Amino acid sequence: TPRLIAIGETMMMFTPARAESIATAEDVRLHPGGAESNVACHLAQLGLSSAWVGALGDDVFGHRIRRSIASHGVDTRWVTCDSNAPTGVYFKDPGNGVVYYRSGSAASRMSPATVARIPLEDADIVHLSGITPALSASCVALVDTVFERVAGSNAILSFDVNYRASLWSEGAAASVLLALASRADIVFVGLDEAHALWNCCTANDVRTLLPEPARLVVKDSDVGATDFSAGGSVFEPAIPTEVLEAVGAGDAFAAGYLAALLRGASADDRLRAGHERARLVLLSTSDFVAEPASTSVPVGGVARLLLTE
Ligand code: KDG
Repeated sequence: TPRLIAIGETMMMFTPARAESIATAEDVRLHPGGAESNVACHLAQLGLSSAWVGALGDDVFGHRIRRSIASHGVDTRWVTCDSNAPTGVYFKDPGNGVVYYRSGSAASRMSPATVARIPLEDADIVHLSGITPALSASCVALVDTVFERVAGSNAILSFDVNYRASLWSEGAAASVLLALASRADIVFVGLDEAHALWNCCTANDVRTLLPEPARLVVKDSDVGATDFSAGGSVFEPAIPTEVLEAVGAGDAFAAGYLAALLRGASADDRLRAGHERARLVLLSTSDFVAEPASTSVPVGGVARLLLTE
């Protein structure tokens, strides 16, 4: 069983190659776009085994996403291929946010059956986000099942609040996300989200509201992040970065943190690993980082030289 299993929707993401609006960009790239599969891809790149569980349409985007995620070394054996619904699509519009075409997607039809044959209990970490319960009633049931199964096991349930304003209102999301966060073992939340949802103004306010998770990580964008655990709290400042495009940085942070946790790192090292991973994504318009050149890539000597420079 992979050490981390991440569950959630991945869409085909169209993003301008440079930080310019999709309204005028001519050079547009396609990448998998999904908070949870991003975490799985980062984990694999950081040398830890991971699987991504989701549902894709039996279409060109679904096939492309699966191939691309697998090429990062992520286990995709449990991905559902649904021939009755399409893969969701979304566009990044740097400076203006995102545009989704995802209602009725294959992933919105996920349900408890999606994980019925997956040994979630045998993973070290099962990672979910607050995007999934916003997708459909069957996805709410899926999330509930995963929480229940993991609670009865030795696996750690990691939950990134990931409030998405274009999917549901603050009023609808606030109580659902708070209830899920209090059932998790590790919660990642941005202070901006905690403010919008629960009116928290400081990291300590979030801890007061969420005394339950054994570990809570509150991220205050470019200021830094605070780790609350049984041993108290630790703050680690963010790494100053020229931000090109921020979507996906939260996933990278969570992955860096979780990878460090799996390696037994201390709170300040876990936070530093999160910031370092996030920084790489802040420098890119994709949700991911460029793969380092690999000697197994079949390119000629000159090309390899260019790739490794
Ligand atoms: O965290 C980045 C993701 O939010 C994005 O790439 C797509 O999963 C996504 C979503 O639903 O917003």
